[in-house]
Amino acid sequence: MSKRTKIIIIVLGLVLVNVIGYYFINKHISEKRYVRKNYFSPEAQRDVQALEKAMKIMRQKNCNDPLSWYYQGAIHWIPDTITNNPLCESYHTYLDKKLAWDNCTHTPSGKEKLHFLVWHRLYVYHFEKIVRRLSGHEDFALPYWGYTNNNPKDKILHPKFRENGSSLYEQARFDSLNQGFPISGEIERALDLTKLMSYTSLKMFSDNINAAPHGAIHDYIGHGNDPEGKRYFNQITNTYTEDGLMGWVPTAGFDPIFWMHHSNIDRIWQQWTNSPNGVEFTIDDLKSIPWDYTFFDENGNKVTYDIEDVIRVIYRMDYDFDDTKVQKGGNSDNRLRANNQKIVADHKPNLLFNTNKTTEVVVKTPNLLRASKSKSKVIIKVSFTKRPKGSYEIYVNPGFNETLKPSNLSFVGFMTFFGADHELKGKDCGGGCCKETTSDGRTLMTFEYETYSYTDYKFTFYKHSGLHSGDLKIESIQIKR
Ligand SMILES: [Cu+2]
Repeated sequence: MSKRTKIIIIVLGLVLVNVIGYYFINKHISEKRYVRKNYFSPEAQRDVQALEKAMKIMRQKNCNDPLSWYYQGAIHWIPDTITNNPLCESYHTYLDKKLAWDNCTHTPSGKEKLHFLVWHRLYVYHFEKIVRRLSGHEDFALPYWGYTNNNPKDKILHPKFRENGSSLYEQARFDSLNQGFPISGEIERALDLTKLMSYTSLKMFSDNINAAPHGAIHDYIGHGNDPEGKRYFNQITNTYTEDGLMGWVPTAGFDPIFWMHHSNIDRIWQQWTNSPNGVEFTIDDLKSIPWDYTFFDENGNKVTYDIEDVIRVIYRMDYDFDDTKVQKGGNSDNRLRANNQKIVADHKPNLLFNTNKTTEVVVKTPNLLRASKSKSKVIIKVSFTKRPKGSYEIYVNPGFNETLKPSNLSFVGFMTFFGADHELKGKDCGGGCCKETTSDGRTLMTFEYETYSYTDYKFTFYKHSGLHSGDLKIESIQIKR
């Protein structure tokens, strides 16, 4: 083959790839732009009504129908066994799973966590299209619950979600929210985005938004972080459980508030992407862990994305938020710097959290490394036999008499446990989703943070509400710098 022929073939190949990509985007992402609004704004009320109408229709559909409330909720996750399932006759154990079920990205091993933001963006987007079709509201866009806004009114559950008889109502939620009281107590600390927005690495941002506000809000709606909480009748498990639907991964997708919550998480992610610190996902990031992206369009047809498709669409969605444009960010990640870090301390305190409000651990670097403004990576492994509840805050070297607050420079990050008791049955562990355990069989969970660099690192763990649940233990703290 001549050189010229080769070049022609390569050029034609490139053109073809682009045409296919363009076709894919236009087939699945429309030209029209929609606006996702704060669910309390006057303009959003028509969307809330449309959502209520569509959800009513979806709840009446059989669970075999991909457009049903049940099917859509189960795409996130479904309990492994449900005896005498009153809501879905064809589902009893995980062997009965239907196409695309059990696919969210929350497991303790955490490998697939990298897909958390992207998978949920596409999941919520397909749900939005279904609601648009079923409600007949052509301009429908999914509202968001702006609980992270600095406005007390935004901390309240929208009345349509509290109205018994509304298709958006769910009784298995923290009572005070369903009674119209705002999100309150120490949980408000987990809504502070100062540290989150300061991250300049995608993995750090993704892992940390997953812990808070994402996980913290799931837990709060689910059970109010109350370790000795009441038991709820859980209509999905058909039993009484300690968690409301939102507090447990296999039932979270069935509470209609899930969608408003994830619309807000999607908005915060986009705000970070648009900020000077924001970094875009690359195809290499997403390809490093294989993940299945299968959803359904508004006609009930299966839509499958490979990683190339995913990268093509995630910053070219057909919606914006009322205060945030959905678009590509400008930055590429400074990966080299992060990869150059070396382990400078690997401490194994083997320490059980006690009942005090704070627990302290000192980690010393062996060679008396100097303190500096450069960043250290902190990798904390904890273990437990029963999933702990509530949120923990972690600080490094807070000043004497410093009042601990997540906006302080000593603040390292949040630790929450939504999704910590998960493993995906019947799937290959190579793709993540397996439970990592200690040699004595305790579930192991890994958290990663960034902090300034010191000679010695005195860690303070601060527990919201002060009440510990479960038997949480710090297995190890590793410092890289
Ligand atoms: Cu979630």
